Amino acid sequence: AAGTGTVATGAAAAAGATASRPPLRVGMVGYAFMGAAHSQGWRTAGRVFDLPLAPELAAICGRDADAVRAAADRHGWAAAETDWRALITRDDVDLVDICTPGDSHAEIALAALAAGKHVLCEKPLANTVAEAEAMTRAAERALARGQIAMAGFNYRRVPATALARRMVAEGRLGRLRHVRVAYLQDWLVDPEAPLTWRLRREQAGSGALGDLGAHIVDLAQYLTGEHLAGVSALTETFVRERPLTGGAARGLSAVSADGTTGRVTVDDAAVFTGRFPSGALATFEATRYATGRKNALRIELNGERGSLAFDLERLNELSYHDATEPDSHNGFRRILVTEPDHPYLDGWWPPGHGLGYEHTFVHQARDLVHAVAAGRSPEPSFADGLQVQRVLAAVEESAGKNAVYTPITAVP
Ligand code: SOE
Repeated sequence: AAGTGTVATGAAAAAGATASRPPLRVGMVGYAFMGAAHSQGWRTAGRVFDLPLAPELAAICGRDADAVRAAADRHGWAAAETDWRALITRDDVDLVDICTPGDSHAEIALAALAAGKHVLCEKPLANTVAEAEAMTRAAERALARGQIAMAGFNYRRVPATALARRMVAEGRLGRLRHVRVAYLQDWLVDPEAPLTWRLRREQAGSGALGDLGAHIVDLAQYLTGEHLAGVSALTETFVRERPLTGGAARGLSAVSADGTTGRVTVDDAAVFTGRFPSGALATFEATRYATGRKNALRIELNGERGSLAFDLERLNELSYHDATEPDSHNGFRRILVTEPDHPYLDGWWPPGHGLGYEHTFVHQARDLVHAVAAGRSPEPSFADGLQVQRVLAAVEESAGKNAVYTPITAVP
């Protein structure tokens, strides 16, 4: 159960606030991996980019008082809370950033919007389509009051993926025929890896599908500018029982007869095909069992006029083939995406010096600050998150029928 009250910390709050810019005071729920990544984004965005508002790290929230205080000190938050309801009603918080497991996204987001706050919510937007629909409706009502709600799909903010989107929109690939996407990790290969919340349906919603598949569905739709019309899917859970060891598994699991293992209730991998309204065919693969692949998010787009390829493990590069050039001396060329006129690169280092994973969260914070200042709906909006949720649900429905083609209802 959540505790109560504010925990004092000695940390400084400001992350680039100046007298000339009004602040955007952030309150964040969650302080683990995503909490650390988002903290980095909020701390840095106002120092690298000229923003209309100065992000301030006002308060961070988590249930364990000692751990959240330590996280506040480490990441530079001014205060710490142990109850998210106290956080979202604080007068010194303008925006609530939700970095918790999916089972609490809807409740926190709805309450924060009702309390008059802007909201950023990590992907996947929710654990069910119904929750995502309620969040989207609330976000649309809140937008009319000037409140902004954004879904956190950070891989749109790799300069190379943003450049790919620009090139597709410019027509450099012509009519698209193939969209090939995979998100490959290997941290579950060991059958003795513990049963954490990510392997429990009631907390995570789904497994590799919602965690990794959500990213590649969003990216495929972002890059093409189209929504998938339907999917045909298979999912699998390769290891069905895992040890309940360590704090991560505490109290989360249906304990088996000998009390030392619990049941995995999500997919370990999802493989699906899809169709875009333009006629392009797509293939998707999301797995935590691709031995040797740590965080390989790979995309290839093939169009009539050319192709683009990207791999997150080489994130400063984009491969481009221009099929309009003569074959004799043609081939894929490597674009080093570090030029000042490439997306997001205006604030960073000289050409060739490169960015990494953490910078995507800085760019996310930058874009959200601009949306808040302008009072306009950000990209991706909650409606975009709902669209991805519908695709995930269609994948599960199709997989349940052994790859029967499942159409996706359009978001009205
Ligand atoms: C899973 O391992 C994970 O941490 C995802 O939850 C993130 O969304 C992804 O960006 C990196 O991998």
